Amino acid sequence: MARSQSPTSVITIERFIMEQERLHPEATGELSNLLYDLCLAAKIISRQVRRAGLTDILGEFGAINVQGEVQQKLDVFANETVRHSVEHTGRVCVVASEEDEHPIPVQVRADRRGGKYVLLYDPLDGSTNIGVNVSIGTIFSIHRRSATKKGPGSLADCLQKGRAQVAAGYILYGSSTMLVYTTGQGVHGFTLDPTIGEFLLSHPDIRSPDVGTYYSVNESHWNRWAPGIQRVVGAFKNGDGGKVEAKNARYIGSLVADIHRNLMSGGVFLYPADTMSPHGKLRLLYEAAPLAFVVEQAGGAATDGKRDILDIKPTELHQRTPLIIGSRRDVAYASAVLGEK
Ligand code: AHM
Ligand code: MG
Repeated sequence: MARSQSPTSVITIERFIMEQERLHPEATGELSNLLYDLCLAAKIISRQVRRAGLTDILGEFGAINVQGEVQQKLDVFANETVRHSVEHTGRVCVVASEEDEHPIPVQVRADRRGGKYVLLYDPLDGSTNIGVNVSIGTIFSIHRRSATKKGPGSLADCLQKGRAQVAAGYILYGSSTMLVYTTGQGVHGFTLDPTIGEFLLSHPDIRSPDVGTYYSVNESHWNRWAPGIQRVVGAFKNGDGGKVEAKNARYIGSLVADIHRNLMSGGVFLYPADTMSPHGKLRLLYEAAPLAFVVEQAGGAATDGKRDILDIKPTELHQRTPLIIGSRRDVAYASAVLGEK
């Protein structure tokens, strides 16, 4: 729930991150600074998203706007904004994005070792929703470099299990802009106050209800699903004896928004494999794994139907995975049904 507090005793995200860092005397501050870098990117993207409708009025993307600036598609803009916010800082050794085919190693000066961290991100997920003014989001995942020791990082540094993440989160450009993140010590949500340009702590220690109110899935794919998934979704819709109560349906088709609603209100989101997408649609490294880390830290769970999402060892940067994520008991129910012979 949103905290009610004196308007003069606000907690900015900078203060919160600093206080969390003090709990770790060994911390060098680099991760905190990387999180601040992402906050800045979030504010810049949020500003641009908020003007999306106006941008359409003022000119097509790719055209010159009234300020004489070349306008970019928002997903390209978001991709570059995140990369530019981190690549000069010496904190990351490689960045990888849904928008780029290959990871981008961060070049370092000869007298420096190169950054400690790896950043994977989806700059603007659900971007097909921009044109109809529906919520969209940015998702990020941070690992320590592991395969290389110094210099620019590599693809191998990116291919780590979700369990190895040191931080993950998302920015939701919804009715308000929110940043929700975890460093493995709970999940905390901050709302951007646009009048002062600060993310303020609004949702400390978010806990996901054990049983969800909602199920969220693109049910138009029903005929393409395996019988096991049909049974699971059928149970979420109609109930299954004493095992699952019937739920209400909510599906925005914008992953961050669907996950955020379910995290706050309790629910289970499914994007299963189907005959047209045999490995599912969503990407493991910068969609499923960071959201799984957040949801698990809030008391929920995430599976591909057989394995915990956080235990999957990736073999490719843009690897896809089926995803069932949300309230702990609902995900456990799905895993039990899908695990039955
Ligand atoms: P994108 O990464 O190309 O934006 O696609 C991901 C989006 C998610 O936000 C959403 O959960 C899903 O695709 C919706 O897919 P569908 O339209 O098949 O239901
Ligand atoms: Mg995406």
